[in-house]
Amino acid sequence: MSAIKEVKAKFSQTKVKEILSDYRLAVESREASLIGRREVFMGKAKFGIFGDGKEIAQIAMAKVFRKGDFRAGYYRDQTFMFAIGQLTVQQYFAQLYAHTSLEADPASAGRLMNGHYATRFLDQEGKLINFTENKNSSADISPTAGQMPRLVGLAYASKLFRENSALKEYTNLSHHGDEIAFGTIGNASTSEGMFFEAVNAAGVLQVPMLISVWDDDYGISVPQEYHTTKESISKALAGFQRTENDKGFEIITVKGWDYIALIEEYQRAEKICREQHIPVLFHVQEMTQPQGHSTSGSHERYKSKERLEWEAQHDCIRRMREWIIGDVHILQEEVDAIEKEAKASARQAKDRAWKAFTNDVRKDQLRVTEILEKAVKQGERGAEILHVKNDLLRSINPTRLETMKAARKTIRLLINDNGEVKAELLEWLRRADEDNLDRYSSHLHSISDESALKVEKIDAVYTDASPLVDGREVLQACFDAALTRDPRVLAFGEDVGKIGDVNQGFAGLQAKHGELRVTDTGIRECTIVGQGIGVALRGLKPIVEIQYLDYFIYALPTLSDDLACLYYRTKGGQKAPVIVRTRGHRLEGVWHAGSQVGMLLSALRGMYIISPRNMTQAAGFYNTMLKSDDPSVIIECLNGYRLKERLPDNIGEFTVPLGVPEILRSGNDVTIVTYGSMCRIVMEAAEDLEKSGIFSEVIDAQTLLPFDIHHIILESVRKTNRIVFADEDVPGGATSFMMQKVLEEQGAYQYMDSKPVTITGKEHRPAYASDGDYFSKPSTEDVFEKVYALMSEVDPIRYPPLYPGKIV
Ligand SMILES: Cc1ncc(C[n+]2csc(CCOP(=O)(O)OP(=O)(O)O)c2C)c(N)n1
Ligand SMILES: [Mg+2]
Repeated sequence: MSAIKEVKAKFSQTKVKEILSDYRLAVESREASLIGRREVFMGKAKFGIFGDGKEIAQIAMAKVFRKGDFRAGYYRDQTFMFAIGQLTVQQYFAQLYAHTSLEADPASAGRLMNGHYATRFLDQEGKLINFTENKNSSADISPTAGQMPRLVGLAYASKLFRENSALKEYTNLSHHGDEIAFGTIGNASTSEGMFFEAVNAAGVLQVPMLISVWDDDYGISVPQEYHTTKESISKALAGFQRTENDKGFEIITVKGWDYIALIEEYQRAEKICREQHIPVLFHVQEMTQPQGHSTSGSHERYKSKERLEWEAQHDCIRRMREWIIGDVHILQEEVDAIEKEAKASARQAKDRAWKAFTNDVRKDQLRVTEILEKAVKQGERGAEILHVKNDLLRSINPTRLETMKAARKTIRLLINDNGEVKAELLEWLRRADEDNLDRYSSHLHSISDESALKVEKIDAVYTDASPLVDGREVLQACFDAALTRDPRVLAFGEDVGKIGDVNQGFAGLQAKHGELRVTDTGIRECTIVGQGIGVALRGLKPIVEIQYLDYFIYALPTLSDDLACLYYRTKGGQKAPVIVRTRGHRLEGVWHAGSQVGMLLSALRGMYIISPRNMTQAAGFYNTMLKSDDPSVIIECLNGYRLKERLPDNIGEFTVPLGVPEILRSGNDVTIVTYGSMCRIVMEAAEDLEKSGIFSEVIDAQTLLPFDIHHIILESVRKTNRIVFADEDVPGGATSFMMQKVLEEQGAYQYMDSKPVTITGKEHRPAYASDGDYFSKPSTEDVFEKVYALMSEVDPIRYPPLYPGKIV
């Protein structure tokens, strides 16, 4: 009690303790930011972005963040992460240094730049932890507002757990859906479409989503007037405020330096959100940025003197200090002592992190130096090797690349050496390659027991009684079985609910399984995918639908930046096994006939990309993916829903393995690799070719990622010595990908007797109607003529040119 001037004390001892402890944390976090910036300027880290100026609000928010809750936030949230006990200051610095150890940086093992927070959702075996006993943060990404689509799903899961009684048994995932999904976002980032999509979706869905906007009036150098209507996101969104008659949001505004108001208002927000599942927009104004945006430039360039002065006056820590001394009546000396201790603590944590980081990196440096010393002594090229060694030792802040460079340069110098020292160096390099592969390139796909590649193959079973049905009915039976089998499975998307999707794959399934399992959504591709990511992170198994492949472009940022790289960026710490269902390839007309598979291949590494030729294959892939914990895209053939297929007797069980092409037709003259809707076109062409004496081997690649893992195509090329890749993508799209895989990776170039050929769609979007399709996409005639021309070049006597003088 000594420090408090007893006469005026208006807070209980416990409260005072809490206030001082909060203040201490704010100061320590601020100090971490200040030190962090210095570390970057000293060359000890590459880039720094810090949470200074946002400390107090984050401490207040942390008070209402309970076990079981989830966060989807951004790079300013260090104080919050410290406050919930999910980040130590040492770990914070480890990430700044890019320490590639999970122990040092559990969020990303050094893969992400600093300020990207995440907790671990998976144990060593890749199984989900008990979320209800943990404070959970989904993994941050850099694209502004990129966290918002995922936030919708994290909140939506609470609704599902609360309202779907079949999920009650999953007590490790949720406690009656009482969990709040906390989002944070910068003021300027609220200009992004994703923010508006997410806010609208949450208002419609009425889910427990509490979005805090950290408003410091700037987005890097650009002030509020350029970003937001009325220069205030809470004013701009006032129409979302719920009223007596209309559901909507609760909108709250507080000043970022007002400790008491922040605490009270967060408590109010929490109650509404947690108990009633009402989304809350929590607009924290008058925040500051004491050090500017990041280490890439100073804010003195764009903030006026007056603004800088205003920021200094409104600094939340300064204001809290004044309040503690003035209103809580703590002696200045005691506050000083707290500050001193907090700052020392941050410094010590930094020192520990640096030591651990450099020790780790230096281990390799020392080992290589040792080997190089031996090589110098050995004589041959000694002087040059000495030079390499000295260069290596000169580095002040060690990096792995310097050691690696020195080793690789030395290998060149030892080209004619076959001695022991070289063997030692080679052995070190071999191990370093392995280690670096693990450090920088592992965990692109699941390595758990549930990896899609480990799902056991179960053949489709047919009997005489197996009926011939429309393709869409095959899917419907598959989805029905999946929904019946596992209460965690759910499907949603535009028109998926009431009518059971535009092609009726889910027809009648909402009526049978309920609205929570098969659900319509608004037209909002980005947040449909985000909704999938969020619910999958929380342990459910969503099939989310993007109505046409053409509309993937709207969802692509979230698919690419968030879903595809989630497992990689957390080094196996989080997974979201979302199945993204879509339909593509040819139908009629532009925007309903897209086949942009090359785009997916470039953007979605980390997901599996599956392009089945018919609905039975598609059903088998759905069954495979539902058993796995990898995310995937399944592209159904737009023109296949009404084609007749036999319904397997084990529609809910049979699986199709990924990465295993199927030989649809055998032949010795030429191998044609294709997938999806092109399979039928190519098969028709192959029949025509046979009439001209050309026997093609037609291979359905089935999945593009992974691609032909057993090199079945190579086997075929060894026999035919000729290869054609056919699809509906643009020239240089997915056919080029397949060509690289087969010619370079599989080594088929050695067996080629003719140049490889690609048959693709035109460079433009497919034109409308049957004629548009014919002249935009490869036709049977196109395939026939291209393959025929290939054979004609080989044997013009046997296959006289169809169009003499014309190069096809
Ligand atoms: C999609 C995207 N565009 C641009 C950027 C570059 N960028 C990083 S932070 C930032 C400003 C964000 O400002 P605000 O949302 O107010 O957050 P603050 O940094 O002020 O907390 C910009 C433009 C980005 N990361 N992502
Ligand atoms: Mg800002």
